[in-house]
Amino acid sequence: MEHADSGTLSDLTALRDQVSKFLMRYRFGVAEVETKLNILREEFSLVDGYNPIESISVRVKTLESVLEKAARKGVELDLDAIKSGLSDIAGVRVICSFVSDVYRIVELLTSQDDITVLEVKDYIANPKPNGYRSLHVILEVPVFLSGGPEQVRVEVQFRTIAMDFWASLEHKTYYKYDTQVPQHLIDGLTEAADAASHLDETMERLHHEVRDYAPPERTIGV
Ligand code: 0O2
Repeated sequence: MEHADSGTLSDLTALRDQVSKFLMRYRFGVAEVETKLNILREEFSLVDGYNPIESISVRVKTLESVLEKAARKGVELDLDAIKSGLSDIAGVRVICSFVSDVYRIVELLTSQDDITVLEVKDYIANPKPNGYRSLHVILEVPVFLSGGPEQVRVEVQFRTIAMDFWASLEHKTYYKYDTQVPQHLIDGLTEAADAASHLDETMERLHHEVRDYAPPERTIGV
């Protein structure tokens, strides 16, 4: 076994510390966005007795996955280049019950003073050709470190339960077949995407009808 000299070891230790510090900022970024969403969620529940957010999940890409994506996108393998070249190192996924809730939460989050919106991809208004629907917002949120505030880029994906159901199955399918997906499964997924979209429309309509319904006043003792 070869022994690393002390110079190499200290270089490696410094690199490891640099990488953990780099990824740590993204963990703080997703925590900030998650807190903002939890505040909205709790306020809605308390004030309106209604919860527009079904679930929130967060993740920070592993170093391996960051390097793999950087290589795939032709981004230089240097932390500064990766920082500006990749937008989804930090990811938050918000699942809402209805499409109207998606737009409402997007508006309430992105209009906050400390949030800077860099890009919005509305795949709900304009679904991808395979039927993928979701609304993606790439934003920057400040995290307050000992050396001062730093802007951290976070990708927030908003979707309904039906969109999420479809996207997870589609993702699993492509992962399993490694892009060689049989045509009948592609057709099935297209059909399922239409069904999910139809379900969202129907649920939205029923939801509005139930919400706006005023029960007739009950008369007692007659
Ligand atoms: P993961 O593991 O979910 O993070 P990008 O490749 O992100 O730089 P792109 O493709 O323009 O550029 O970004 P887009 O369209 O906003 O998609 C980014 C993420 O959205 C993907 O991340 C997926 O999470 C999701 N997504 C986009 N299109 C599809 C789709 O057709 N099906 C499914 N299931 N998910 C989709 P990653 O990095 O691919 O994967």
